[in-house]
Amino acid sequence: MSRHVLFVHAPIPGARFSSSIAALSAWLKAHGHTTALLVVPPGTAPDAVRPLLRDARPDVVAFSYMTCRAQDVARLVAAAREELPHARLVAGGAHPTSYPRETLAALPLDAVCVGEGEAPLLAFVEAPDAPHPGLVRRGHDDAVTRWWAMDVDALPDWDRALFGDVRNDGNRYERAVGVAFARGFCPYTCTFCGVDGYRRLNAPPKGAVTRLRSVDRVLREMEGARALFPDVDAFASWDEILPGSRRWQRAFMEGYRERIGLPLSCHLRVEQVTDDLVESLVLGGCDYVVLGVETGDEGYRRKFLDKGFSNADARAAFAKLHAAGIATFLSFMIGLPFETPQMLKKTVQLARELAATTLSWKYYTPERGTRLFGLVERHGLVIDRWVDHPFGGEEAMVQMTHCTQRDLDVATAALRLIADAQGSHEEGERERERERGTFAGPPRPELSDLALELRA
Ligand code: B12
Ligand code: SF4
Repeated sequence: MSRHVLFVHAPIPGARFSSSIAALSAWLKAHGHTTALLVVPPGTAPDAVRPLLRDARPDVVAFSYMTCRAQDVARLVAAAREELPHARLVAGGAHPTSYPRETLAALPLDAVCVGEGEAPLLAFVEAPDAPHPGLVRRGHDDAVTRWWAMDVDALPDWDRALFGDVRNDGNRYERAVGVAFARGFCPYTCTFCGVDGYRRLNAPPKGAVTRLRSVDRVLREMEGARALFPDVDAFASWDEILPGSRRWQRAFMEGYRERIGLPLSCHLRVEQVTDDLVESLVLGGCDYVVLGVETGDEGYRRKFLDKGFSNADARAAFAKLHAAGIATFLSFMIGLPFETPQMLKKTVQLARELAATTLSWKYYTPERGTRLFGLVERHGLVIDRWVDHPFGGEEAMVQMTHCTQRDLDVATAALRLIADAQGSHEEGERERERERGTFAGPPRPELSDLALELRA
């Protein structure tokens, strides 16, 4: 029997498209169910949402969210429970995956999904009384287990049509149309990164860390997205780090040039930037990469962040990319635990040397579940209000022990001067791209703001 499932999308500003919802909607439709999307922009009062919840008349309401939206979603779940007493409510995504039991205890949900959600959600829609890996149901003694999609080529294309516009605001990577090249986790193990924490929590079985899709399957999805949105002007790999063997990457770039031929962007690790990879990127038309160098102190980077590359490696990587005409987005963290004025000087110096197209620096955010958070906790450096903060602060987000806020302000001012001198301000990136019209050819129209709407 076909069921109607309403997805609730309550993102941060500018995040129009959710790959999580698009993946699940496609899967449900492929199995004979219907779906709708309720878009709830930040700041919407739950009362404004109530009539739309009633209009949707769903059998199941599915909430997908990250920790940064947990408070708002809690209010929406409460509103849905009141307005739709007969519907079944389920939540999944990064936050419920990290805190399944807490989420079920705090919110009037019928179930929570842990990890990948296609099969668990389908089971919840079709047979809610039966247990399923990945589902933790209210009133049952379900263990917290996970389901993994092992045949990744068999997953349907993301349901982009459900969203209407699939571009997000932000840098060129975020504005491009995202496609996942793989399922799984970045294979690196940076101590500060939520992805590493998330992987440890999810304990993927052997073979599930990176499940690479075939080149043809990824390209077919891109062709489908272009057919749906003829004005698509760029794609991005929505993987934490460009996955794949050299051979896969080369085959993909060759196919991408022939079958797609649009600008492409991705995230890379400095260690990945070899002559061979740069040649492949140029071949495919990849003209924008995002790289995290984090700090100019290579000893600290290796010892405390588990990023083993040297400053010389970073200089070589940026030089290679720039020589090939590939624009770079470089990100640093300041306000790192135990940071010293000398470390800050090294960061400023390296920022100057790397001369990225766009220079970005943010205060380090302590993320629960990461190894660096464990260190911060053990040393009593946690500042509660900054833990897992989605947007970061304009001040140190952990207690500083070896430098002052004044030292951090001085470093920030120096970084700003470099960005000014090199014309590489993050905020200015979009403006300059629009003026120059380099990324998308002609200047692109401003994206519309998110509006409260029910999309069928
Ligand atoms: C691509 C990506 C993005 C994209 C958007 C992705 C999206 N879904 O909207 C962009 C670049 C815009 C982005 C932005 C942000 N991101 Co992000 N992102 C990722 C990344 C690298 C991959 C996510 C992805 O596309 N996966 C592919 C899809 C198909 O899988 P999925 O999202 O995991 O969804 C599956 C399951 O979670 C589950 N599921 C999800 N929802 C639901 C709902 C139900 C009902 C059910 C049953 C199941 C279910 O089923 C899905 C299909 O199997 C992850 C890292 C990771 N490995 O997950 C970080 C990650 C999700 N992002 C993260 C963060 C912090 C952010 C930002 C807050 C960053 C910022 N400060 O701006 C914003 C928030 C955007 C928002 N939604 O409001 C964190 C979330 C941590 C947390 N506990 O919340 C992650 C885990 C990385 C990390 N640990 O640091 N992100
Ligand atoms: S390489 Fe990037 S995504 Fe991977 S663990 Fe490190 S910071 Fe996280």
